[in-house]
Amino acid sequence: MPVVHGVSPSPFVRKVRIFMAEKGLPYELEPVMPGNVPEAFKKLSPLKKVPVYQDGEFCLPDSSVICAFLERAHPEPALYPTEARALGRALWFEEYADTKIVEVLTPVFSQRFIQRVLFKQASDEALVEQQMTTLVPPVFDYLEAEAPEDGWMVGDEFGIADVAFGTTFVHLRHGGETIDASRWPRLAAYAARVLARESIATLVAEEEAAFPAA
Ligand SMILES: N[C@@H](CCC(=O)N[C@@H](CS)C(=O)NCC(=O)O)C(=O)O
Repeated sequence: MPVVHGVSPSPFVRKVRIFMAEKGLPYELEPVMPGNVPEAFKKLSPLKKVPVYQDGEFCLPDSSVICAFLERAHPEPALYPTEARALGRALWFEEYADTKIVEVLTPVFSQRFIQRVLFKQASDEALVEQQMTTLVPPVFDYLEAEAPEDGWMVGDEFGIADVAFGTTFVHLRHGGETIDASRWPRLAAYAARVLARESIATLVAEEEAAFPAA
């Protein structure tokens, strides 16, 4: 059976897990904590990052690469649009989620989840407050303008953009924050729909059971 190396609180590991759940693909999760990876892991992941997908001798790092590979290897259900512009938008949203959203939310996640839940230490609330009032709002403003009134981010079907956004919404939730629906109503409603998706809700329940809030 294929193996996914990594731990789920990583947004990129969770992204691959959501994607595989949507496709109904079985795998084993091999826990590898990012940061201080074992020597042997460096052969699988030259950048020393999780996730890594392994199927026998075949190994692929990077969530975006893994998802694109899995789409080709297991086309049904399709999670990427086929029409060129829709595909372009979906790939852009995936990139934006992986880079900008993860970047602005990670300090919040690190303080509230890594510091407080995992290490049982006090979180730097001033840092969280600063992040949530300065760097996060412009990102939410952009997403509010792009979020669909109903349904999914690109086209009619749940897809890679929703997978990539979904894992960042869980990242925010682990950071103990929500999207203010009075300021960003479309985004808040979209995030709620995404978080209610079975593939995501199941992982959230698993993660919250494994790492109870402090
Ligand atoms: N672009 C990569 C990013 C992966 C990534 O940054 N993973 C983090 C964990 S969330 C990691 O392994 N960090 C360890 C390090 O940078 O040394 C992907 O999409 O998989």
